[in-house]
Amino acid sequence: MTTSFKGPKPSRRQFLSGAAAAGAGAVAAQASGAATPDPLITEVQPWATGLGEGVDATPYGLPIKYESHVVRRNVEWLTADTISSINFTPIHALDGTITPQGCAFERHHSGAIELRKEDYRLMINGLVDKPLIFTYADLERFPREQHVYFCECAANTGMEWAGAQLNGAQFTHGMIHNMEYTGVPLRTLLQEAGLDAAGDLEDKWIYVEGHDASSNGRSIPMSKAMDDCLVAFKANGEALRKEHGYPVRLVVPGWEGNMWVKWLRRVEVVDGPVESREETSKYTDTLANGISRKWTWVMDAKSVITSPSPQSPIQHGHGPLVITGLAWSGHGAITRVDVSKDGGKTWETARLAKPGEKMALTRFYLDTTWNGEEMLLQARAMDETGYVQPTKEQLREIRGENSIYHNNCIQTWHVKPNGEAENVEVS
Ligand SMILES: Nc1nc2c(c(=O)[nH]1)N[C@H]1C(S)=C(S)[C@@H](COP(=O)(O)O)O[C@H]1N2
Ligand SMILES: [Mo]
Repeated sequence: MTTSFKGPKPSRRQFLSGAAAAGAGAVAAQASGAATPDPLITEVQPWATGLGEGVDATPYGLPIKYESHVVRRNVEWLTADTISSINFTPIHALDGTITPQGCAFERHHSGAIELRKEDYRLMINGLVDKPLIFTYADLERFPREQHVYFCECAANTGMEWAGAQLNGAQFTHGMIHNMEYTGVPLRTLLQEAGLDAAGDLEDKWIYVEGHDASSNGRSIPMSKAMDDCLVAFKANGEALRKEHGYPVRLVVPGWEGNMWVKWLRRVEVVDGPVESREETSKYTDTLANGISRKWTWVMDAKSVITSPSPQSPIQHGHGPLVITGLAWSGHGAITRVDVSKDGGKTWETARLAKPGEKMALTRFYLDTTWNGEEMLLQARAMDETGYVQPTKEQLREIRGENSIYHNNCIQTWHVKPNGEAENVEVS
């Protein structure tokens, strides 16, 4: 890329502001073949006159210091302490769909525990022929599968029910991550304990617990347990990080994050749901008439524009603009994402980076032109069941305003002529 700078070498500050201002012009200059001298090209730079770091300097690499702002963040007023708390994935600064573990949101009810593989045990008990206890090494001897799935906390976007609240996609939509898991199907382990896939399992449930003090117990219907749940021990190719459940977590594709039990300790086969704390007083949605919805396991289709957004303003001049974001559905694959620049009056269909995959994040792009006009940016996801992501108004009509969980409404960013963006609500 060329810049329009001519004359003596600028200070770093001048250079940065000059480069930002010339950004869009540079795209045009490049396209027309015009060449202007750029000191970064014409002058020898310090990094080319000395030596770099040797291969022993960083046995396990971290992001370069210039990316130190791309980190998980929490919202201090949200919870009383950091032990039973949540932080948020910096989705405004990522691209593609895979979330690096190091910046994938964490949610703990009693802190992240440190458990050695050697001390790890998984028990299957209850209504099974053969109660079993597996070591970590045992788990590694069963046939494995690999799948990419999103994990979304049911409380994602929960602070936005009453009105636009948090100024950034990281905070409004960052209770989500998307990883490639390697693990053993839960079905395989249940069958090993004598559960017959062909037998009459219809009224059976499982109750799953973690090794941590909270245990985070949840009931899951047997049909889901035998379908696609995964007892996972690798994420994005490497061991799970401590905070995501090392050494073993349960993956429950498309269903609310709370059911993805970390540090998985026990799977009990039971003949009905346990009605634990996490599925009665928590993770239920009270409607306007005071009645609560429960067993709201599936995460409905949802999307968000990650850039431009409040933490990722437009910093270049007029001309080409890439609008991008994420879409997902717990019911299957994303088939289409539309983008509106006028608060939902008119829509353009975005380009999916790859065809949508079941219960995984899908990246979309709208390659467009921006000439400094104000925009009310929205994205609207559709999934393979034909479901269309609702507006906030449509969602409130059905759900009222008492809910915390399962807010999958369309999000609006107000983009101003200076490129800054703000979380707003349109009606
Ligand atoms: N054992 C255990 N599992 C747990 C939790 C927990 O506190 N303990 N939190 C749950 C919640 S509410 C969510 S949203 C996900 C978050 O997974 P993550 O921390 O890997 O993002 O884990 C779930 N599994
Ligand atoms: Mo959660």
